[in-house]
Amino acid sequence: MDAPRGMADKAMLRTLRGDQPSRPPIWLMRQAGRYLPEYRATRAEAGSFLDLCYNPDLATEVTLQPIRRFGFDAAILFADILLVPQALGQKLWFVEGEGPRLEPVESREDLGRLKRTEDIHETLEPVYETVRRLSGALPRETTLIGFAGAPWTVATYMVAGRGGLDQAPARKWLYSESEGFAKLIDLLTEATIAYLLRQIEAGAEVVKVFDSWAGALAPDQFQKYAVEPARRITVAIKAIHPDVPVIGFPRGAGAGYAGFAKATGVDAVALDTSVPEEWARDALQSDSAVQGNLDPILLITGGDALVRRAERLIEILGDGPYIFNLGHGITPEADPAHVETLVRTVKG
Ligand code: 1CP
Repeated sequence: MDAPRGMADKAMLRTLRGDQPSRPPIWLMRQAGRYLPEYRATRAEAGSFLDLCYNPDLATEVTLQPIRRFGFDAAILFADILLVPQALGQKLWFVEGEGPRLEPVESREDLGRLKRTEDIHETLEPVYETVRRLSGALPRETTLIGFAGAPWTVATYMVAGRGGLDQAPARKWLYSESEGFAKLIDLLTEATIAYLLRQIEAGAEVVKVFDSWAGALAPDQFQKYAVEPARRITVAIKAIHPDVPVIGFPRGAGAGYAGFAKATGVDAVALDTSVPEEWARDALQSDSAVQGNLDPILLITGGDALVRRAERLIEILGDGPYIFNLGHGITPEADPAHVETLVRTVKG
């Protein structure tokens, strides 16, 4: 089979297809963000975070900033997981210094007021335009990652109307009226598939599904609301684009990481900070590539501890398919000089 154009030069794609480049590819979750002065400048120019997400010029610019500065092996589309509920008609706004707010969706009646999957693209068209521009603007060795939130994680925000510590509002709904809640998950699964397919058509080479709150689900609920939607999304994407790798991130899944790649068909699992690297090597790496899982706090503190931890991860995971990354998103307090040190360590 012929390799798709450019693939041979892309360490990230090669790793996701089971090949092994001479060193692990590296990119970082939330690599475009407030720890970079150039991001803060572009965001100020945009006016607000949402204006930045829907402005293809500026969203392209902030996606490229960390690539220019650090030479990461992958760029991730600049957008947010909450654009999908907004495209479904839910009111969304960001409170400065606090985070997202949405008008809560709490009942089947509220669900009835949302738009249909085929209507989301009107709102999301500027995001697809950003992907098209990135596809033409990235260095040839850099892989373009598209993404969406997983249905469960997006639902936790839709139901609570904000971020939270325990995702209790969504968990209450799933126990008290599971049929209604399952309808919300179904709708989000369909919308996520449609959204990711459009990103791929616009030029995304890999897609990642962020289930940041998977760890809040009890085991039976994890199967139903994290594993099953991830499987449906992966199957639907591969039915049309069999060569596009999918990365799953069931953050906090604990024992649920075992068998996740097999059950869902994802090509890689992103590990949160708590997953032991020896266990990941022995229990996960024969099923799929793994990505992760440096503690993002080390990019605030730096020093020997950062370099030693990065070397340890490469030593244990680097003999199998491995993508270097953090265990969760980079923080606004991260020091760009420490990111520079990390990239040098991984590439060296
Ligand atoms: O003030 C700012 O500039 C906004 C901060 C910010 C940024 C930079 C938000 C608000 N979203 C983003 C971009 C973003 N979000 C990206 C693309 C950029 C990149 O990775 O370089 C991605 C992939 C996301 C994904 C995202 N958004 C997740 C999943 C990943 C994760 O970190 O767990 C989640 C949970 C969100 C919701 C969200 N958006 C923004 C915030 C502050 C939050 C978390 C809110 C909360 O739970 O309290």
